Amino acid sequence: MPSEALQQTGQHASTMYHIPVCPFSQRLEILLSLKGLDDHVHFHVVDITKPREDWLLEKTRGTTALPALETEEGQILKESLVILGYLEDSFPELAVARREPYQRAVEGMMSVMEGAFVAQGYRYVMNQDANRRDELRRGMLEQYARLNDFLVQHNPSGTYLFEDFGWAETVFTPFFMRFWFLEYYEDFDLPDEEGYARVRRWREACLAHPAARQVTKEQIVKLYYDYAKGAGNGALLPGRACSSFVFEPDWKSRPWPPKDKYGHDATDVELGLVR
Ligand code: GAZ
Repeated sequence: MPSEALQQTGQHASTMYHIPVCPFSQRLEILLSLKGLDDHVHFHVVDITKPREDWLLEKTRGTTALPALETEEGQILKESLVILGYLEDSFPELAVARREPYQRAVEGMMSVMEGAFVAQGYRYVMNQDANRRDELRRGMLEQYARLNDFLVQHNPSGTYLFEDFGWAETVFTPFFMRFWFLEYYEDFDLPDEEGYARVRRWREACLAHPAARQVTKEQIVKLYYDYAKGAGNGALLPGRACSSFVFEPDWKSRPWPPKDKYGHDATDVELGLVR
């Protein structure tokens, strides 16, 4: 059935298997929102704190990382940046990526910078050795300085990389949002200095954009407590029966976690994870 017909019947053309609040998945939600296609893809929720179901492992051929997209034809695609490209090419009207080859390449160069940026932010939040905090802070600042330099090179007076919130912004914004956990658990913020002014302007515009409202600061800080204590991907910390990523009780009803990640191990009860 063509996708318009599917939409009329209320069915969906394709299915995204995803973990809610996963930054990689948020990239796809942002792209669909920019294209006005929020309802085009059905998001099938997977609980990261539970083992994957066999039928899903069959589709992914045994890998557990999500998101994965099942297309209208039943093909499976993995990797957020690959799926992003597939959706961009499948729905070229309302282009998010630049069409001009040089500009597209500039976006590509900036997108490649996400790997080191993301890795440093997670290394920093997951660190448990208070003696390494300064070194990790400096490493994070170095990453922001690289982005600053890139933006100064390619669009010194603008806000975004090009005129609008586009491809690079879609790739980075979910991580600007996740890095609220650095503000809360590491008291990290960008210094008010010229060397970070351009990336600060970019980050603020990205965070304020209406297409990127899928998560809030409160939600990130509460759900990522376990990351701040060194346990990623829904893993369980010693002495705890529940992950801070559980769906129930809802994060809204839970208290703000203690900020002091180096001094104190909060219990399930303190985190509001058990009633
Ligand atoms: N490269 C893939 C993509 O789609 O771009 C990455 C997808 C991915 O890692 N998804 C995670 C997942 O499904 C959820 S989000 N995990 C469950 C599993 O079984 O693999 C974690 C990190 C990190 C950066 C981000 C995340 C994260 O380190 O948010 O380390 C633990 C996972 C740089």
